Amino acid sequence: IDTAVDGLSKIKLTSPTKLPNATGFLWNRAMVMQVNCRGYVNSQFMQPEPAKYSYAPNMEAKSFIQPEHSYFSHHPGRFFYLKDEDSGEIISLPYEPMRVQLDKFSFELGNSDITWSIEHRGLKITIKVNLTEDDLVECWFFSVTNLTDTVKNISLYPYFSIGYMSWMNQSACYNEALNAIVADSVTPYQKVADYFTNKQLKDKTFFLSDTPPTAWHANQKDFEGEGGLHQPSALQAELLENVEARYETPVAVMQFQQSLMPSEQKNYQFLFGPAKDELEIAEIKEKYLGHQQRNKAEQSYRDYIAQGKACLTINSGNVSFDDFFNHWLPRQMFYHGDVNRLSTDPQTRNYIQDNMGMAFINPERTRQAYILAVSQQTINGAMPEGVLLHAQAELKYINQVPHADHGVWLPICLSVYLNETADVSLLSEMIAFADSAQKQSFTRHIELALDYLINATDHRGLSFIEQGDWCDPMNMVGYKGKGVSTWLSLATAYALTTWCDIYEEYDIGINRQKYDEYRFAAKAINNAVNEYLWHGQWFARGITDDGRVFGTDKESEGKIFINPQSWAMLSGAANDHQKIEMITAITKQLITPQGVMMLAPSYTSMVEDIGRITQKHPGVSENGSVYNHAAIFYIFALYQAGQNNLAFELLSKMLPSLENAEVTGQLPIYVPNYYRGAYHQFPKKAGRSSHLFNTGTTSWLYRCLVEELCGLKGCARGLHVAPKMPATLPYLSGQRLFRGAMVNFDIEQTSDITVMEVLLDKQVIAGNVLTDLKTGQHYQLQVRVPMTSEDNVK
Ligand code: CEZ
Repeated sequence: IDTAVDGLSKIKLTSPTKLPNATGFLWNRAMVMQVNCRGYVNSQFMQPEPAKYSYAPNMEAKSFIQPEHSYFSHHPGRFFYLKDEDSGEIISLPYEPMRVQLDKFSFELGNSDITWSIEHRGLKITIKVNLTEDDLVECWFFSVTNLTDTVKNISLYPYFSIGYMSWMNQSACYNEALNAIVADSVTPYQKVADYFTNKQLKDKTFFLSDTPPTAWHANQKDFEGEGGLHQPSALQAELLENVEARYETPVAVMQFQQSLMPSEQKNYQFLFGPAKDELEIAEIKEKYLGHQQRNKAEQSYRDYIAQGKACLTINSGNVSFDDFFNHWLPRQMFYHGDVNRLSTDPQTRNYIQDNMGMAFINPERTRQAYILAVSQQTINGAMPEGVLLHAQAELKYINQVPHADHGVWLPICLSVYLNETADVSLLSEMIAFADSAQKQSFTRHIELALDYLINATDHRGLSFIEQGDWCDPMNMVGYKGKGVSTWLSLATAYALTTWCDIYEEYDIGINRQKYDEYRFAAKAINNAVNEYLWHGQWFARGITDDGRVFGTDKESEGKIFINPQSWAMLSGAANDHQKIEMITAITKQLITPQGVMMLAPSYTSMVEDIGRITQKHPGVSENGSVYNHAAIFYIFALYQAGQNNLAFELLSKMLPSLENAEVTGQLPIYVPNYYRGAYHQFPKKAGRSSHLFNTGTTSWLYRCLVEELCGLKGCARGLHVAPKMPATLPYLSGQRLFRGAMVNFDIEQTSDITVMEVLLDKQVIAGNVLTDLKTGQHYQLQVRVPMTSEDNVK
């Protein structure tokens, strides 16, 4: 970690082979690119549905970004072949496809750019990419410096994959007026109606250069020839042969012959992206090509990413811990909140939780998102599968499968918005429904969602699961209409309780009858779960359509699931004795060096009354990985149960770091959606990162940091102070931005007190709520807390 640059941290990887799958990612509201240290790139843009402009060499099925994405030699990438014209040596940068060992290599992940710094045989090379604030273009900068005292003659050949665009029509050629290689295609279709929709599509890919090339090549197969990408035949000749692609796979290659005097530096700028027509390409060229344009674009993209600054900075004394929480986690949380994982129909649960994180960055956006979500609720109270973000968006893929949990998230996540803002006016906003113009208050919308959940229960009072709950692929427990979910029952109880707590905390005109009804319903659910689903030491996961209780010690696989245990702690279903039993069982069966597994043992074959989850590879995703979203629920629950040591231990395990990079295979710039589990079944692969930066974990992880570890949580009266320090962390300081006030805090554990002491600007505070904080003011907060004992389980 290098913190020297602009006070912002950079993560550097100094070998292309040590973590070959390491990546960084850049995004804006219209596109995202995941950049691998060896030069491979996954990218997509929105038009408005996700689309490609740099494809694999085969027809790609459209799907979400896959976990543990595999790279192969023809995988799309942005490479630079470099020929030493004097010696004839050819290398490729940053590393692929030739894989020549370089004298110096460094892959550097910054906040708003990704850079490689390379040295080889007397040449110093910098390659840098950034995006723009809202255009569809990758901005590349390439600079080469002659470090020797003799003249060097080189040829530089940027090689940008365009790939297999279409079986109907694809071609590519150099366009002199634009000084670009432009590839053209027709998105394949068969229905006449699609012709008219597809007319709007950006079916071209351009590669623009600021320098006129000596020669060019646009035909992938011909460029590669018999030499293959490792030794492309086209590079043997002195000059590329200006070859176009005519119904052949396009590629963008340009050759720049250049001689470099001693110490001379030469810079190149390249722009790469999708476009509808030449006019659009010309506009992009005008806007971004040139020194000044580049600086302006870099600055505005930096400003865009900087909008992701969140409400807390900490100093724990552990550099990587602090760097992750101060910098990378807010960045990832902002990505989720601002662009909704670049989906036009985010799953409702994802949308609501991702926007919970936005409450720590820009609560106004959370407010708008929550209003939009309830405006798509039907008047019977059901929340939609996904939230449609624009008029043409449709519910697709997983959103066509009925999941039963969408109503629980809003009451649960709303509390963070209220804690941050105390904006109770949201609750009286009048909002219509998807199927009715009748307007009801936000409060009423939530009550309708809760009533709907209460009614979607069986004769025992347990919640029907339909074809899934939080767990998407648990699709066959209840597809016949009878199966029930422990987790959803508990989540319903927790949603009811949270809503009642909000009623109590914020002065929103309590409807006493509803309040009593909800408290009663939550208790009834907790009782039912205890009656039917407590099995020995922990709660089972559910009851199938045919009445089989699963997730118990009776089975050989899928004996124990984490979610029911965590949520039983949250909902109040578990008493103190049960909590200890559960924590003991979890510690024995689910804990790994990377955190807590979602279930164990992982399923090794299909279980037809559970579903698709059992078909996933053991230890992968929901089938018993350390699925961080589920792990953070457990950590959050442990904090509620006062298990500060264990919560912190697991929270620390979840964080990617340079120390665990050799196990996880990723750099510490995002929390992945999972680390491989099946720790006892496949120990060799356990701990590997999914390399997937889309995850519901971010907002909960940040919530745990702010509200639990630092214990600086908003409430109706002000800022509630109740740090939950582990024994291993004696001291923590930082800055908390709260409702416009800046609170500089110091938290210290000390053995000479038994009751917490709170001082604000050196004045002793009675109680632990800071009530009169004023917007724009700075405060000094000193908190002394009694030492946390070292026992994990009390
Ligand atoms: O997606 C997530 C969902 O986006 O899986 C979570 C769920 O709560 C999130 O809403 C747990 O199931 O379809 C599947 O099998 C996969 O489970 C994906 O949907 C999954 C992947 O992690 C994608 O990021």
